[in-house]
Amino acid sequence: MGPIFRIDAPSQENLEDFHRDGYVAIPEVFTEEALSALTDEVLNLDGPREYLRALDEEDGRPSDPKVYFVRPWNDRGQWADRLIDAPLVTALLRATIGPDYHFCHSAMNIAPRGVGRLGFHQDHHHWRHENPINLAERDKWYIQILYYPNGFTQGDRSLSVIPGSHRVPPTEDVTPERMLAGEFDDVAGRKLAARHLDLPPGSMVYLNARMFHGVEPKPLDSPQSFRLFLIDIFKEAGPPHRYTQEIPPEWIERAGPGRKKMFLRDAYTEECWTS
Ligand SMILES: O=C(O)CCC(=O)C(=O)O
Ligand SMILES: [Fe+2]
Repeated sequence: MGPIFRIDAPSQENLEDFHRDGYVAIPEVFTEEALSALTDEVLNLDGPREYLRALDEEDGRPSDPKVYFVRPWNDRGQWADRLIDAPLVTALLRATIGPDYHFCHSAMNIAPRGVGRLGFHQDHHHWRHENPINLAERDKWYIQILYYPNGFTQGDRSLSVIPGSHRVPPTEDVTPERMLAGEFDDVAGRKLAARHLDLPPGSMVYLNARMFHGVEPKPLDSPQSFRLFLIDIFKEAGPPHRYTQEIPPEWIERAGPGRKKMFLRDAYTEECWTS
């Protein structure tokens, strides 16, 4: 098994982009071997196989388009498992968060033609809660690593971002509409505007979850019959975020010290912020 990624560490420019914009896209970062093996592995899991068979029966144009979505995504084969601490991932996390971070959770989804838009949002869950625990965590890192094995083109289930929006504290009155109308340009220190990405197969996006982002609809006449999306999420060491998953016992059993440090933490429960 060769390496997953073509590079083992981010460039200085990658890190500058990330800090300035709140995200960095690294196109075609997977090796050819890893991209084809990982895609095969994921699409041959029981759930996706069943879903794709049904999609195929409708010629890739479902009458009732629904995203196939799994969270937490624990059914990971060997390539997906290696993603969690691939050298590039570890290097990015250490360069941004530092040495003390936890694996939060992961998810995977398959989006067929005809699925709608996901509006601009940010995913730093502590900002939406007023408990002392959440207030104390607000400025801590919450990082999403988005993987697009088959890529996307602009306007076709593409990721949209508002670069620089991570600098605006996401309080109640900060809505994407007001942000895009220029009301918070001063806070961000730049003009806040939407950018619609276009990424080839095998790309990743490393994203500060305070940055506002959204997803365009997948048109009925998209040349791509589905878009595959995987996400691993990491948080600065501390209390659970929303969705911080239970780690399967077998992951812990076979974990070395580096993984134990990421995995041995509390999972999210309904009461974890208030009790
Ligand atoms: O589907 C995507 O490209 C991104 C989805 C998203 O915003 C998220 O999972 O938080
Ligand atoms: Fe999101």
